[in-house]
Amino acid sequence: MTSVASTLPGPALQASQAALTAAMDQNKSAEENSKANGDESPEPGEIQEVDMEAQEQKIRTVFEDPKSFNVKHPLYSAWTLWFDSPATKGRNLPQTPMSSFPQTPVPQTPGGVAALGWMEDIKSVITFDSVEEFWGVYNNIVPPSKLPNKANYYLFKQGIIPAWEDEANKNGGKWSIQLPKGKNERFIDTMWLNTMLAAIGETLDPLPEDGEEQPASLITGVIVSARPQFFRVSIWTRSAPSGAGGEDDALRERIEGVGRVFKTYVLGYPEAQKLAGPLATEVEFLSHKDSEKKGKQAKKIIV
Ligand code: MGP
Repeated sequence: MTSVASTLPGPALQASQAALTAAMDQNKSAEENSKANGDESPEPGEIQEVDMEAQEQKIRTVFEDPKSFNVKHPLYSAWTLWFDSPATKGRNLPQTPMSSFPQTPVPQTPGGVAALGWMEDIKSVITFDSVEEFWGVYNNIVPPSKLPNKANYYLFKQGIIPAWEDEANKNGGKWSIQLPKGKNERFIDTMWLNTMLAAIGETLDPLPEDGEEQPASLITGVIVSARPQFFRVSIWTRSAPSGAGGEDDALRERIEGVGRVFKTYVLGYPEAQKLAGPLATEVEFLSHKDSEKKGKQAKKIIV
């Protein structure tokens, strides 16, 4: 040990040296103990064997680091929230600091190009792929009951734009319900929250069990719209039955399943309840092709 010239008086210097020696001895015996236990710390550059099985068994939870809260719960898919409102027409929204994802431009796909006019005033707000980020977004945006008239939130799987023209939507349709204003402000926020949770939780068109063959989820996105006299909540699907029979019957059954989950579990109505009334609709399905025809000869499915 290097001796350092000290200005301490004799007894104090002796006490200080004794304390230092004791600390060094303690450190040495801790190192020896850990070597005896086989948990040596690696030398710089040394390659270590990792017991993968032991690591897998150790599940990381949010309790491991309760201060940093650095464990995220990933969603099955990433989702992009889009928004339009009379107030955002012709304006660019500021980038939000809430996520590392950049704002999503309308893709230069044939569908994206065809929908450019429609998408002009629809702004992407944020893309998220974890439960925590979803709540971060949800807790910081205006609920549908407080949206201005003609505003819409669109929550779509990342990469799909909220337009009929998108490849994922062009053969699809939508389940929707219209609820008159004046009576439904109390319910619309919960209905929209439940709709988003069912979408990001993939419970509207349940995912295949392990090893089960099933085409990609039917759901492409969900929308809430505020209009002067009513609210509308919609669920967009990738396909729409044409009524041709055969394989189409299986698709129709699957689409009807989505409608039933929407009506009962998400919106909270008994399955047999009739909902239509002044400015209110049943939970009804319409293909986008029929929507484009503005309802002429539309074939609606109702649950
Ligand atoms: P809307 O807003 O879905 O219906 O569509 P709403 O709420 O009944 O009507 P609003 O006038 O009160 O807003 C309104 C209109 O927007 C449609 O008739 C179309 O002209 C146009 N539009 C709607 N969507 C969903 C699309 C789309 O995906 N692509 C294109 N190109 N136009 C659309």
